[in-house]
Amino acid sequence: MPPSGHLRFGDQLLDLTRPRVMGILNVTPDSFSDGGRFVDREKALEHARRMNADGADIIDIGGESTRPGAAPVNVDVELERVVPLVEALAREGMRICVDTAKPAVMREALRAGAGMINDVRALREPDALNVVAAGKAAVCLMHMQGEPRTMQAEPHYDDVVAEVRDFLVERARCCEAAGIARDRIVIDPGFGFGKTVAHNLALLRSLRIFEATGYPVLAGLSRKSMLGGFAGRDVNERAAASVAAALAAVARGAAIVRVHDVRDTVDALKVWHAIGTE
Ligand code: 7PJ
Repeated sequence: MPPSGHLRFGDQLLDLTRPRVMGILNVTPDSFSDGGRFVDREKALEHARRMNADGADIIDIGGESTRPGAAPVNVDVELERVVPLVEALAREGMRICVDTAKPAVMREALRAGAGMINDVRALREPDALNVVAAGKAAVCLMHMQGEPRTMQAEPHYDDVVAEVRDFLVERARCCEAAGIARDRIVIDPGFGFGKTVAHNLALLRSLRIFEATGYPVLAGLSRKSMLGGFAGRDVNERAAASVAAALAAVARGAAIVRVHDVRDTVDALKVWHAIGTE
């Protein structure tokens, strides 16, 4: 079944007949480690406005690091980091997504104006499904093998593409059974989440198989360690590598790319669009 061509994002319809860019706004202490809370918040707002001006279609706000080895964050800390930003940025007219696995954070984020929830646990926490089903927001269901603290230790699959796809389709069906309309659901193979470089490459090369499920596909490859390995670059020097990866994902049917380097990605997609596909 082909994707429906749009995503229901709160009360809006987001046209997905052209690829969309989701800009990453991390509000974890390791990304904004200097200064007090107010300074952090102002910096985060500025960064979001910059990405919006650069052409981001969605701003993805995350208050809990899910990087390999990261420790979990207390719910009150996450709420305090995320909710005021959602409120402020939604009021400014940006489309806001919140990257969280916690139902309490989802609930408050939706109340504050978020139009999408991005969950690396694919709504598997108790009550997460109900919280999203009760609202109108879109949801991104991501695949992860294991837990962030240990997931890169020994990832194993017999058939990574089939297993990840089957997991995502099963989660999407659960969402639909709970009352989340099909056109509110996005799937994501979860590059780097319990995956070796070989697994990531197999998933990227087979992205069309995910597109063929009928759910729009989101790809998050930006600045990830695999790209650092290929390009021989530290994490803050991976913009070009990330743009190449984003284009490779779009060429294989990704509807949304989740990126740090919004301006470069948007430029690359404009060129891509101008050239056209056969
Ligand atoms: C992803 C994410 C991803 C989705 C992170 C990082 C690690 N959410 N959150 N997909 N990655 N949906 O950005 O390097 O790939 S956090």
